[in-house]
Amino acid sequence: MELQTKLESIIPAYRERVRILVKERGNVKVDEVTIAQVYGGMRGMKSLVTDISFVDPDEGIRFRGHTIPETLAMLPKPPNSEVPYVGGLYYLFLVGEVPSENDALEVEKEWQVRSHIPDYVFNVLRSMPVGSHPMMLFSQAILALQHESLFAKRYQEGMTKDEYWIPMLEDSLNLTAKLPTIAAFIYSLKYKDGTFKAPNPDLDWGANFAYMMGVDTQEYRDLSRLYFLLHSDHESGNASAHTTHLAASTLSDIYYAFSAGVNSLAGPLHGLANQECLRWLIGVRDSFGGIPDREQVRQYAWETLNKGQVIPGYGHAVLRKPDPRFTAQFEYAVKHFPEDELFQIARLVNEVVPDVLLEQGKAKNPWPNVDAISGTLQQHYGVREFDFYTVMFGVGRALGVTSNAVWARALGQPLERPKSLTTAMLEECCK
Ligand code: CMX
Repeated sequence: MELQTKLESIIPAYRERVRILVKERGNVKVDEVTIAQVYGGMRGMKSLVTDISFVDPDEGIRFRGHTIPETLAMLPKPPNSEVPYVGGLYYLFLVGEVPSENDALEVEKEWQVRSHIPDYVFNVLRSMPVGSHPMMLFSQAILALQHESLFAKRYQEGMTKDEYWIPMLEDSLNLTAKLPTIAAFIYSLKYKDGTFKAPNPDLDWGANFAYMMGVDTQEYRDLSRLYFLLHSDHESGNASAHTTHLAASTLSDIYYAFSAGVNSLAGPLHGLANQECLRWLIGVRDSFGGIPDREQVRQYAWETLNKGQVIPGYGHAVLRKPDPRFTAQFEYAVKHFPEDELFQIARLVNEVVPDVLLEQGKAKNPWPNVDAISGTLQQHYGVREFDFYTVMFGVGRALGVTSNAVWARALGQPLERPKSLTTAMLEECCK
């Protein structure tokens, strides 16, 4: 596999770089930790490392040093498409170099040959109670696939630590190859006739999702690629990435680890905000019988806050400006369907809600995040079942967390185990 050969040529020098850093500069202080941080969800505490992406509070995410607009412009694109191959992004994440078209197609090919899903996975999903949340089904399917883990098998057989990353790469490619099909099957099982549609070997990973969802237009293929690219990675401290990393740090395989990460993504303060957001926008529309005026949006936003609820899609633990992932999706909607009713409401909400949050004075960041608009785009193309949206977030998020898991194994990152204190000990620190 060319991807493996490429990584084999990079990893030794990287290991040496980290070894020297830790050995010779291991005592250098990176940060200081305050009581507010210890009690405050570890916000801003610098205690993780990844070279795959970095979130600047004012600028947003950079993938391997490239902003979202740069990434979208520089990665190779399928013919007649305005959005790149997702395989190119995976190459960028894993290798750290901008891929050629061949590099991107190499990853797409790997995904295609690994996309087969064993029947037992579908049977597990079929046996779940009607009414199960799609995120539970998604997590179940990933966990069921653990049976296929090469890492777990080779670990039992006895491999050296230096080799860990190789079956981790195999498992990561095998898992990511299957996720669009699993997601589309869950959609069919939950909301359509429950039939399984196999991926089309002539289509790339992102376009195949559109095909299997039964929304096979050029625009929805592009939107699917865009959605997965934008949701792929957001450095390592976000809950889904961190959960995946923590679980994998015990040397559990990527199926166990990513299933755990998906369970974190299923919370309303994280990935589930995308379904909550569309629900909220529909609430605005239904309350006012269509597109409201600014004052009505303001009033609706205040009602939400006064009930002690958050306004989904706004605020962020790290960002302090509008999320460039929001902007990329917003621009897609402006280009393709500016007249869509819910998009017009989302646009109005984006003009009104930041001021409301500023007026309330609690949220440190009043601006829209990635979830504020993603559902609006999906519903335009007919994917209206909003409790499915977080599954799509999960398909995208797998790209970042599996790439990180491969590198964590390559660099021999250890079991994660921070230290806890008691409240009395913290009080003692203040004396
Ligand atoms: N609406 C209302 N209140 C909000 C708010 C929002 N959108 N965003 C933050 N606040 C409130 C917080 O609830 C908190 O209130 P309390 O002091 O009463 O607990 C206060 O403002 C300070 O919070 P913060 O430091 O600005 O934000 P956090 O880092 O604690 O939380 C986040 C970040 C994203 C959970 C929060 O902004 C939020 O709940 N937003 C709405 C849900 C959402 O969109 N989540 C998706 C984020 C992106 C993702 O991970 O997918």
